[in-house]
Amino acid sequence: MAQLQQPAHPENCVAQDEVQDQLVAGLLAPHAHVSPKYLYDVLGSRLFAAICELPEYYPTRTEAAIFEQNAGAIAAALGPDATLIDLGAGNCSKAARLFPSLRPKQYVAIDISEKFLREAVSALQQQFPKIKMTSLGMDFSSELELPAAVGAQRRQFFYPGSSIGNFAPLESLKFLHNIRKSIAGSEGGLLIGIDLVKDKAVLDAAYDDALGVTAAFNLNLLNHVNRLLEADFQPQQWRHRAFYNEAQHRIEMHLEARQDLVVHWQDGGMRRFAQGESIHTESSYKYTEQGFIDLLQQAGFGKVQTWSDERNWFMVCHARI
Ligand code: AVJ
Repeated sequence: MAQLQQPAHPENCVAQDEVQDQLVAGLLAPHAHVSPKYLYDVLGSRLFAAICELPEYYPTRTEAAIFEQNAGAIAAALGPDATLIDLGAGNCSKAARLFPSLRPKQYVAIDISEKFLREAVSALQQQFPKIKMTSLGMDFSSELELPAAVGAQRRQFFYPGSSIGNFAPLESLKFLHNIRKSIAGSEGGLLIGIDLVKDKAVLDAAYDDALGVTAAFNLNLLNHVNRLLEADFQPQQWRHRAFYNEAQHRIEMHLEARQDLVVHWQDGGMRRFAQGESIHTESSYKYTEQGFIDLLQQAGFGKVQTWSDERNWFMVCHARI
């Protein structure tokens, strides 16, 4: 079986032991689970980029259209001379599309994977020489300690793509609260993309596409775990399952064993899976407009402005204190 040649543990600051302990604990839980962050090795990131091009996966293009059609109003909401802080910047392309209308004073790109980030930011700096740019490699999901180089005036956090959907409701409240604290008295805010509750058939198709790209994305997590844990998962023994759980307002992605099987990993670890047993690999929460506004208010935000598409499938929010 072909495996991508790459270090078992790429450039991030979490200790390797901690990663392994977390993975093992999840695999041994009564209902096994693995964090969705392990969907994103090199191949996984490319598969996610392919997902964003699929006809069924509406969030990326719907959000882009909202930003494009409301560029002026969004820039006006954020105001002049912003310090734009991009959470999970990736290749920085979403923020870059805001620059012509927003003209931020400073751009701070944050991502776990700093290697990609540095290259993207230095390319962007050539294009927009007047904006002061900084790249930061850090995991912002638990804490948001920003270094002194980040301007404290007019901090505008940018969290597009409905990435907040990966947090369970309580965690997302904590996360929003951390952002609000970091804005403090700076006249700043948060510009965030939210995927909205909609017809189950539309949601099911977006996470279980006809070409099987999302299936490959989900199954590739097993290859990644194999490298991280020296495990022997065989992707062909597993099946992609994704469905909208209406009671919990969330997409669930699972990997389901096609047969009874055994998985081994380093230091003699192992687990048996019976046919039909599954590993929960992702939850992607959907919100109603009012539900998300309520959450922002619980987190201490005051004024909220929203923009949406004609079908009301996706919402962009700007919230300030
Ligand atoms: C990157 C978390 C926003 O939940 O829609 C896409 C990830 N998973 N297809 C999402 C994802 C399967 C995506 N987020």
